[in-house]
Amino acid sequence: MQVVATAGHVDHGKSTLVRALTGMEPDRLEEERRRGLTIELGYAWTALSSGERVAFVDVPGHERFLGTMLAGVGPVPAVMFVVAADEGWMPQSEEHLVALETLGVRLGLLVVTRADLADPAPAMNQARARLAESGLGQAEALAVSGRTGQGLGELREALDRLVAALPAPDPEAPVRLWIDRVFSVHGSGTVVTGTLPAGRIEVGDELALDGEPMRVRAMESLKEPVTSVTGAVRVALNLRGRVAPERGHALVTPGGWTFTDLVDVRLTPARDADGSVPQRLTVHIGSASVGCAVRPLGGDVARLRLARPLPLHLGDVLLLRDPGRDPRRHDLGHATRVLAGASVLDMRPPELRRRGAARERAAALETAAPDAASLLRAHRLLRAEELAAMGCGVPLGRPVCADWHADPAYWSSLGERLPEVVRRYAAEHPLEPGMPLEIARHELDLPDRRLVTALVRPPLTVADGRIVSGPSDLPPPVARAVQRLAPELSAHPFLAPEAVRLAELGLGPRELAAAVRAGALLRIADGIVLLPGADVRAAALLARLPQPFTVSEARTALKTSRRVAVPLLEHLDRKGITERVDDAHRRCRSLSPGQTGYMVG
Ligand SMILES: Nc1nc2c(ncn2[C@@H]2O[C@H](COP(=O)(O)OP(=O)(O)OP(=O)(O)O)[C@@H](O)[C@H]2O)c(=O)[nH]1
Ligand SMILES: [Mg+2]
Repeated sequence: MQVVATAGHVDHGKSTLVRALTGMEPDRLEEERRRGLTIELGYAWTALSSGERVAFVDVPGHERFLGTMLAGVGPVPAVMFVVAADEGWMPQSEEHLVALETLGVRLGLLVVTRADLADPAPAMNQARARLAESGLGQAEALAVSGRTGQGLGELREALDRLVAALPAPDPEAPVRLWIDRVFSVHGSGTVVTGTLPAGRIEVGDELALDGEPMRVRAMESLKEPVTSVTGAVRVALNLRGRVAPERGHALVTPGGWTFTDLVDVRLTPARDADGSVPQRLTVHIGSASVGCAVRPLGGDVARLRLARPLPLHLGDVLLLRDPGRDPRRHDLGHATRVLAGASVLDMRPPELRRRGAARERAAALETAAPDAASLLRAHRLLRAEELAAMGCGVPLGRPVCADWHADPAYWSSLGERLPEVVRRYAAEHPLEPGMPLEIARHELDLPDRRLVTALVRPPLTVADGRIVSGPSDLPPPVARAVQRLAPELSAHPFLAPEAVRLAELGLGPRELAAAVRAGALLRIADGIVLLPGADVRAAALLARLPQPFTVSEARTALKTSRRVAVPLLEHLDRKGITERVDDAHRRCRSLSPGQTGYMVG
């Protein structure tokens, strides 16, 4: 099914045309029939020769009902633009066109009605010229008579071409059903109707209405019971829930939209608008019309505070209208009250407290596109679910950790700051084994400790909830190898890794030299490395031995092999910690004979 709205000046034959196409009565109210005037939205449908069904939302043309017209057109992707042959282009032709253009409706038909009353050519030429300047410039144009039926066959064919050209809406899109009618059905409770532009609704689904859960008890589409619908479709839902539905509110997929009353937007002034944007306006989106205060931030960027929160996505277009302006006081040709379109750039904008903050914000948003990259630039970090609720369900790239997405530039600047922060902490707390993750989280002003962990790169590592500062200036593979070796050497401080183990870790002569240079390892002899400070610990252990001692006694005390003990003792000799007494014995220097308990300062 596809949904098409009507548009056009009062009395130009919209409802008559819908009636002629569908055999159904779009004007249901007694008052409408008595006055020959559409007041409320009307609904009717028909099957085209392709078999595709098309539902019409018939809108009022009278200037007083522009709000209702916008509610009808709001969620609909295409329009049947009606101009009467005998009257031609009129003020609400203009106003409706400006509204459609502002809302971004680009698909439709131009239908010149009442062709039995006058030659349709002049009206058609005039209307085509106006449409050519708008987004509807490609619309096919036809002349018909709703009274005689002339041209209706061609119109049905043109409608078939139109609906075939409409993009197929995404059935997996989050649901946002703007309610356009509410009524009670005796015995089954509250029923609402609306145009579902995309997504799927099934009986039993739980949707949210202003944050309150609402269960779909039953559904009808085109007056027939259904269990599942996908947009675009006209649908009536029988609901159970605690809130009373109203027109202008929306049923949404829970978590699929951001409810907000504060948005930063880019304004696109409507054609023919005089450029002034009053501070108090009415915002239209879907079937909603909501009061709003405008704060220009600079350039074409403004902040809107809405009278009530609306479920929005990035890139949604709000139509701004001046409700107070009386069109009769203007030259009728330019009497549009549609002032601008406002496309949503950010639905969680930062507070603007400092002087100059507004201008900075405008500058930041000047080049912003309604996409995830721009959002992340503004917010730096967002959870996947927040992005989804803002309408960026498929964000760029992978999360930086868990479900967090980060602005790439911000993330790399954090990565650069972290080592500095850790260094400073180490300097201020020399006795602590490292910087607690939680303190680093606080320092970097991050919302989640896991983000800190994700930022830690060699030579930094995380151990026991702290960021441990490893040796600096090491190539990452070497740093990683040293980090793997360190626990083995901590457990057995004098059991230098065998050549096989070093090879396994990728520590060849060059890597070992780099690690030694960086102070990550202590070289005892070629291919024999220990952790820095191992020699001092060895000296302390050897000092406890009866002096002098043999290599064998030293080896036992140090729990190591001759392979390490011999070069280690030679290393200690060189450092002046031990000295030879004779061929078989050494002793610790600077110890008086018999003294033990060599203390290392
Ligand atoms: N002769 C003739 N009269 C028509 C034709 N279409 C509509 N009319 C008449 O024009 C008047 C207005 O028609 P509607 O269909 O109510 O016009 P509308 O555009 O729906 O008006 P609103 O909904 O109030 O904006 C009615 O008296 C119709 O009978 C047509 O093709 N030929
Ligand atoms: Mg009508």
